[in-house]
Amino acid sequence: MTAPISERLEDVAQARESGRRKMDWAAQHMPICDSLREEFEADQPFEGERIGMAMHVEAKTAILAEILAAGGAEVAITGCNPLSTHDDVSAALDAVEGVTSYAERGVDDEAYYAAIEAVIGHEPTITVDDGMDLVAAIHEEYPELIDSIVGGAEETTTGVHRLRAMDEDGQLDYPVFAVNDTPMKRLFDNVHGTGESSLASIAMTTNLSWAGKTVVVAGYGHCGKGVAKKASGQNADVVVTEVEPRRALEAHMEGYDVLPMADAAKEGDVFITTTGNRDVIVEEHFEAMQDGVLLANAGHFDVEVDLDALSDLAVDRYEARDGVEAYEMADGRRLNVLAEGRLVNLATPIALGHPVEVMDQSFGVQAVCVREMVENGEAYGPGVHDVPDRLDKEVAEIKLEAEGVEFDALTETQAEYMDSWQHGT
Ligand code: RBV
Repeated sequence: MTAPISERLEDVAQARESGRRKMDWAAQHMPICDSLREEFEADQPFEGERIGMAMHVEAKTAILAEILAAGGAEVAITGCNPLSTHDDVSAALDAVEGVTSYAERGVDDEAYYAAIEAVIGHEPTITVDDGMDLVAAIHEEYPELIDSIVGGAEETTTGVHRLRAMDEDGQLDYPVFAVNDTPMKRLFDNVHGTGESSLASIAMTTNLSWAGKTVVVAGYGHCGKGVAKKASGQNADVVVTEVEPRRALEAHMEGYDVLPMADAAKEGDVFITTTGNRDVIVEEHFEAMQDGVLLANAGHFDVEVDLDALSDLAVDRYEARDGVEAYEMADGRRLNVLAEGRLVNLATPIALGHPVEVMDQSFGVQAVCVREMVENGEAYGPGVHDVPDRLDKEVAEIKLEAEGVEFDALTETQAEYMDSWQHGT
């Protein structure tokens, strides 16, 4: 049985102090979560609820867990990626009243899933996932818990995609909010968050410049758009690969080169995958690449770059830098893989995840979704649910107020006009 992180670290006191400092810094820049914390402390909406979480356990996520606990919940949390946990933050979080953290960085598959089981051992009434690991484990191995589960919330594109597939198969047995799909999440976190944090993590891990490089961005969804835009802003030449005709056209009209991966492979200096699919960069592409290329993945799972094929091609493999593994080909070319092909913005040794401000928005939506499930859960049947617009707007309004931004309201006449089909010329 997995023990909480505090029982596994050598110097727990020091870890807690360092983790707490990171959390305090994050909290200072999270006005939405701060405002919700006040509300939750006063109203105690989660009294009697047990919230199970599987997310990237670092400072911002810790603030989300903390405000849920401040609202009366018992919270149990673990990671949603074996490399994204900050052990010091996990320890600081484990010290928060009402929270147990099982997350630890660098665990193997067995320990990773054992920690998920430990969270499920708390018999959650609400689940908060990033990638759907909790929902999957509960449905596959602990279906007896489903009756007492009020609902869940899912953070990321891949998780929502999997949940919708599960729902279509008639296999999803409790309601889950698609937090990822809200404007307050997707238009900021996926675009700016992924763009900024992926490039920052790659630059810091390699100490290499963007200027003058050819950056190949695989996938032009929200994440790909962010990565392409920020790379372009750093003076890189951007090449986009796509499989969806309208997105390919959008990238073309945005001024990027659009190429099949087979051609892009010959041109790129840095490759960043954001597709959410598997086998995006495979053997034929490795064979065409130049010496010294960087291979990074910004999609949720580590299946976008075919590392098995790359291993088979390699005559040697070695750690080129912290977080960079060089695969040497028979002809002497070195292809450098960052963070073992896992989420590059969270899984390199120096990674910090998305910037605090965007996670404040995403986690603000998470927090109001949990509140909605507790308050009105019976209104939602089993399946994936869009987050009600009023909740997303509530989060936007808190943020605007914190930023001191004022905006207009429709007059009654305007509102009537917008709702009417009778007005013409
Ligand atoms: N993400 N979390 C962080 N806690 O620092 N950074 C990114 C963090 C989330 C983001 O919302 C995205 O949808 C998901 O990670 C992918 O796993």
